[in-house]
Amino acid sequence: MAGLRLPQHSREEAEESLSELASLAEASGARVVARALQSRARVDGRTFLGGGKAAELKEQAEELGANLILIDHDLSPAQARNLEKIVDRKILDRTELILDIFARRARTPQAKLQVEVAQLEYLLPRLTRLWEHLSRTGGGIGTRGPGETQLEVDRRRIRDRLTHLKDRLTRTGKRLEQQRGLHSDVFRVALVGYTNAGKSSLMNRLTSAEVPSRDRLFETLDATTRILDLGPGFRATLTDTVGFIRRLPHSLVESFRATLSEVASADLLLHVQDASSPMADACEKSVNEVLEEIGADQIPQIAVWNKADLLPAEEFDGAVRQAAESGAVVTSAFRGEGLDRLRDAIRDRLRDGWVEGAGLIPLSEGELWARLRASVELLEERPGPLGVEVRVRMPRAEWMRLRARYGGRVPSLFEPAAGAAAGADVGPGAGGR
Ligand SMILES: Nc1nc2c(ncn2[C@@H]2O[C@H](COP(=O)(O)OP(=O)(O)O)[C@@H](O)[C@H]2O)c(=O)[nH]1
Ligand SMILES: [Mg+2]
Repeated sequence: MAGLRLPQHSREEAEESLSELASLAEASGARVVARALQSRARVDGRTFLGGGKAAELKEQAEELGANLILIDHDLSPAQARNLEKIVDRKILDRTELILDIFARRARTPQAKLQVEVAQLEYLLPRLTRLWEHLSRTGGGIGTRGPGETQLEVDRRRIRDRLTHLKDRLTRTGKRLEQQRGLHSDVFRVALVGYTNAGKSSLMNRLTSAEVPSRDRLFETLDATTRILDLGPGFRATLTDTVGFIRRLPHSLVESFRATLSEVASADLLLHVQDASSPMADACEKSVNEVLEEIGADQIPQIAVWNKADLLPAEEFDGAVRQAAESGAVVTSAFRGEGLDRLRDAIRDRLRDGWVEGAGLIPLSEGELWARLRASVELLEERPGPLGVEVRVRMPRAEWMRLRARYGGRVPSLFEPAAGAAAGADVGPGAGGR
């Protein structure tokens, strides 16, 4: 496999990208026998890497018995063809490799649909250029060779199929949106992060989900949503979905919009990072770039430093200290550590914008009691002869709903702090943290 380093990229960046390409290659079942990084002032228009480098690659491939060359960039169809001719081996560019892995991993109809759209989108413009290239070498100027006709047929077929598939994707997207609308007062938390950081493992630890988790890139391509149990009063769901990677192909981001909208519409993101990875910082940056691309960069995040069990003992304390300073949470999904801290951190965020109220609930208000037990956080309960003195905390929307229904019968609970009885030291305005 080979990468190209342009002056604007540091050697480190280029090397990290190549390492990532190596894990991608392994994920699709290839064994990497050699890697090369070529520095150039600019891309070679004809062969991308430059003719000399290409000839070198051919020699090396012959020596090592390599039958596939991976290029850590996206090639134009002409570049791919020219390179293929020189090295006399199959060439795959970065996007083709990633699409290949996605296609292998897709299990559900939704994931398969999204991958197919991405593949066709990538193929369509390449098909055009490929055929143009053929007809240029084949017929003379102005001749309308058989290739051209075939090209038009192929293009039309692909376009028709794309239209049909995209239509289905749009419908799925709308359905998902409607479902979310029905549960709009539920606080939605989504796991995001680099592929293989441990998102699905955390999902399974935090909810009753059984999302497949393996040490493989892009094991998860679908979105799974489960109730996140944070205790009474907290209505939250947790969503696990596809992981990100550096330079995630645009066609994939586009076609995975329905799945990724689960992220884009979340109230809070748990940004899971592999704390043991030397590439953690670069990964974090790539994830934030994809979040920006899908319009999710303004959503509040909690950084989760996972795989803490893999940290050398002498680094562990430092990491925990650093995490505490930056508001991150250190976890090990493997050992089940840090999950309580993570739940606490989520509860803290959920309470932002919550309101507090206090008052006497008469014993006769059975229905209100049931509502309070189910949908608000009960901070204090003091039974007395006339009823129960409570102090509660809840989302503003829930407070409004309760007030509309019970405000007339239990006014004290919904009075603002200033006008409240001596015991009620906090009112709706003073809620949250
Ligand atoms: N040692 C260790 N391995 C973990 C931890 N969390 C996840 N893994 C492993 O990392 C691999 C990827 O995990 P997965 O949850 O599928 O990652 P995802 O791609 O982010 O969903 C699996 O082999 C997990 O068993 C952890 O805290 N410690
Ligand atoms: Mg996963």
